[in-house]
Amino acid sequence: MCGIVGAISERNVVPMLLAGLQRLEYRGYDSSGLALAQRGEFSRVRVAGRVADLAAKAAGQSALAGLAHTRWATHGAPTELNAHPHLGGDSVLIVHNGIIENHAALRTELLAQGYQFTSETDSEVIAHLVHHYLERSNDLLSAVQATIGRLTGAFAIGVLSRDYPDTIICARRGSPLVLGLGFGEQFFASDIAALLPVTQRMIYLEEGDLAELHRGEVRIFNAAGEPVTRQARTVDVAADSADLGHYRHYMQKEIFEQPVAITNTLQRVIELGCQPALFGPTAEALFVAAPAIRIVACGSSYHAGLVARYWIEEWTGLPVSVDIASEYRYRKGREQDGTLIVAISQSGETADLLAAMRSARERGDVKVLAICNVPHSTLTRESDLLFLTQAGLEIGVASTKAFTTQLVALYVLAAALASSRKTLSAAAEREISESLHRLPVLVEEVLAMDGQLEEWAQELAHYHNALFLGRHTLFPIALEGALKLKEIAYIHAEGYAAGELKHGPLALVDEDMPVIVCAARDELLEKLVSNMREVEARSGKVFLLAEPGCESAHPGAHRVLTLPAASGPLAPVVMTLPLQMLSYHTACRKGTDVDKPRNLAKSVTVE
Ligand code: HGA
Repeated sequence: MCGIVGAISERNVVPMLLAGLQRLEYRGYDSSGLALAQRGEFSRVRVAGRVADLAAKAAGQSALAGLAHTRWATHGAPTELNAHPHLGGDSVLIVHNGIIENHAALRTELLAQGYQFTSETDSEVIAHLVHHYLERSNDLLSAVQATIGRLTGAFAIGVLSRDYPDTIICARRGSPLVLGLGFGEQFFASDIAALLPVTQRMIYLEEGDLAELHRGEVRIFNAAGEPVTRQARTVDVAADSADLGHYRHYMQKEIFEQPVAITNTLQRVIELGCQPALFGPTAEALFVAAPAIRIVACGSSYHAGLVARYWIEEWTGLPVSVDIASEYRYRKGREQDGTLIVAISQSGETADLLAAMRSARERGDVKVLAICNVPHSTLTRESDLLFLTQAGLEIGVASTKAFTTQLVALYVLAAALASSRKTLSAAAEREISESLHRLPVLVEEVLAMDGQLEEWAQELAHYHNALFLGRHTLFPIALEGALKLKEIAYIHAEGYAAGELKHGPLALVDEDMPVIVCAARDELLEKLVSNMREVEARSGKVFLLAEPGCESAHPGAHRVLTLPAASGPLAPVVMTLPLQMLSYHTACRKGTDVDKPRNLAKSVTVE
């Protein structure tokens, strides 16, 4: 999703702003822009295109303070006129992430005052409002405070004024912002990745915070306008972890990083076993008391939640419901006190997920357990219990290592719940814990099958539709496989519980319908075999991904890939890999923009 970078320094900030935007490019965007101020000069540069185009257009420019923006359009087409920064009156430039929900009423009000609008965006009202209040107060800080008091919706903003060249202001409500502290220079951005080349000293702004940046200092005010101190942290992330190395795409690199990502995620689990303490000091008591589990998530994280339902129900007997965050947040209904809300998000900044978590807290005396890949993100700061996955920076828009490490975290959660509630025998607990030790090796072995999946992809790339089938924990993996193919290869795909086939989708099956089937060696195998026969009887082509021991499933399958080993309850983690590789190679074959699929963004910080 779109990104913001701001800088004020005694040196030229243009190269830093452009480098910062480049590091945010992975999030997906459609246009970009710069606001620049230097000794009375005040300008903006915008393009309906990439950061490289912006850099070319800004060549030779220099500034001691500036704002930079990549836009992922929500209101108005991705044109140069709609690109940020937006101009307020003749002296204010702003950049905005998020959505201003009352923009229409504000626009009417500002038009009546004589302001002229040059874009279709919701964001432009912010620029004119700041200008309007500045005319009255002659104080940039209070003008921005008055402006944000008028806004409803979600925002992270940066503000620059021609008449205040020694100040930049940023503020957040509902969208993330982080300050970067330097010596004689200060920065802010929507994501730490943008600031890592210039500083590792960061302050994560809290909900409703506003910060005034001067070269020598930053001042922070809370939502009530009171000056506050926020803790500065040194962020321990290597600035070069975004390097592609010898890989062709970030998605490919991230697929192959999964053994390491899983090993890192399991590090404390291997030391301690699947203990509740992994989730926080109060976890054990909360796990014992929980009457029910509600999982909320979006996209791939939602699929991880669907898998976890099987594990938690089976090992603990607790009732588990799994909700799409954007639906849950608008549903009515109460939560039973003590319910454990499991909120899953790679970035910890997903707008719908944060809203769902806050809504859950209003429905009952619930506790929130976050599963997240980004330390200090809004989700981690607002949760009661936390498990941080250690996937590392994920740049490809289509989630790969973040998804499999979420699955691992949820597996550990299910086992820790069972351990606290004493619902499994000691031997069963031990078996579940020990199965995790073999996981990185199993994953490594599946990665070695990349070449065979590349062959499958050559065939799959010719189709316009595909079905993915699975049962039990592999049903959500079928959903995830279909999502990957849609996202990056632009092939219409549907995931189904195999037993649902005859309730509708079988009508679509003919020789033009590839059906990718995920088969585990479990007690439902024979049922799945019958579903495959139903497909083959209608000339559908079965592409079978099978654990060894699923021999009865083979006859009639168009293509078969047997995985190196059966992985028991961890089958959903292992089965995800061939599906990722299949989508990846199909997308390469079709020549799509694998890492930045059209219309999509990485961290979805707008509703
Ligand atoms: N609503 C604004 C900003 C969009 C945004 O935050 N995208 O991620 C616009 O449409 O310009």
